[in-house]
Amino acid sequence: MNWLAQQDPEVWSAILQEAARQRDGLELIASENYASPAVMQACGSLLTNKYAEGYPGRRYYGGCEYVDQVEELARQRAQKLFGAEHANVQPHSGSDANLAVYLAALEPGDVVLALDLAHGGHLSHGMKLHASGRWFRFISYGVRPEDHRIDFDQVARLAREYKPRLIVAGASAYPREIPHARFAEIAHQVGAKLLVDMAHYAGLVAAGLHDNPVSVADYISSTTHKTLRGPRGGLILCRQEYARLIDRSVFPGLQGGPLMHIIAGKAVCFGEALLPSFRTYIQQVLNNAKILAEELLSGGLRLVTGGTDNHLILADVTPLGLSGAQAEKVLAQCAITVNKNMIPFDPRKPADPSGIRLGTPAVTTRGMGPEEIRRIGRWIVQALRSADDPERLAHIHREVLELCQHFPVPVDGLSELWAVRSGGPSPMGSDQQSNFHKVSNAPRSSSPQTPAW
Ligand code: DSN
Repeated sequence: MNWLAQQDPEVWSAILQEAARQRDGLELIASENYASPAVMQACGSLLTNKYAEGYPGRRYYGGCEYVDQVEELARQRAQKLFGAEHANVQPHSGSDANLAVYLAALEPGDVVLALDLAHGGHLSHGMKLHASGRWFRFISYGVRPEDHRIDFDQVARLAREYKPRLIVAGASAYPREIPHARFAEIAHQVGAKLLVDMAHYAGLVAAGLHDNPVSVADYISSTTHKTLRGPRGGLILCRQEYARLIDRSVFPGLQGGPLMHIIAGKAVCFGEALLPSFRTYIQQVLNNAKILAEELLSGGLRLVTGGTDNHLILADVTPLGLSGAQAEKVLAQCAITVNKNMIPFDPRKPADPSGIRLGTPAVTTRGMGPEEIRRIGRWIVQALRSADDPERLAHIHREVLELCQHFPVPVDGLSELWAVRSGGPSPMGSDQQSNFHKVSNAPRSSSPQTPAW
């Protein structure tokens, strides 16, 4: 029974159109992914009905015995996944997770060192309109002009000069592995605490394919919906000594009732990331990003740092005579979704910068591998070189659509119903399911708590 379609056709119609967009286009936004059907089912569950302010075993409401089980599963799985002593799974977002750490570690007006937004940092790392930038004194470090790698000499110099109480490592648009120990060493020298915001690369850390900050960071924040491939939400990890402080900062410091349906989705996501197949998936994300980088380079784009060793690429499109905003629009005409992005030392403005950011997590979840990624890379270059040629763009669009038909997206129950009704191929039909499982077919974990996909 499709209650939503019957009761609210307007909302249903928008969801249908979004389902088609997700199915019929190439999602290359580096921070997006496709959550599994099990994650979506948990998030769409009746747990949305429950108030559970507090923490498992210490709630302000009755009837929490089952949501306690859910949150405990999420906490324990997160701790196991990252080797952390304590996990708080309640932050509604990555930005809220960062604010909770600031609330725990800082007093208003304290000095914090973080990566410049224009060099790949994040809004919640002190952007002047964000609460972080209004309540604390953020000083920005950047990347080196010559190779666009983090300028650790500058980090150390600014740390000595400003004596920050907190140093933030982590980025939203940095295509290289972040050496956490170097940050920890500098923080240690000046008596600062270290927050690692691993929102973008948490999945790589979970898979053991990126340096794990747990042993050197005081606090770690993350989202759960990017490379981790879970529901939209936040996460904080810390040592036991900070557990009480962090928990109190999240609730009641910043939030009220936790979103128990989303926490259930996080538990499922962590369970999936504990499976051996998740490592296979992340390895393929990294391989695909390298291949895409090669194609873009050989097509004449300039890449920030010259390439990538994580899931994302930052490309300067101006050598092809376009701005980042123009490139985003041209690619959208071919159903290839990217976002315009500042590049370090960008001479252009944030609203129309020189670059675009691309990532491979979502297309890899669909099962796309080297052959498809090479084709995608070539289409991107062809499209950007044919910005004024609508026929050429329409031709690339048709090729994109044809490719997408062979690589189904994981869907929720409602979209699946729609796909069947529309006469199109069922997203979870047998042949497509085998495509989807190309990246998920490693031996399953023996843990009875982990889902199968
Ligand atoms: N908005 C996210 C991104 O796209 O990187 C960061 O939170």
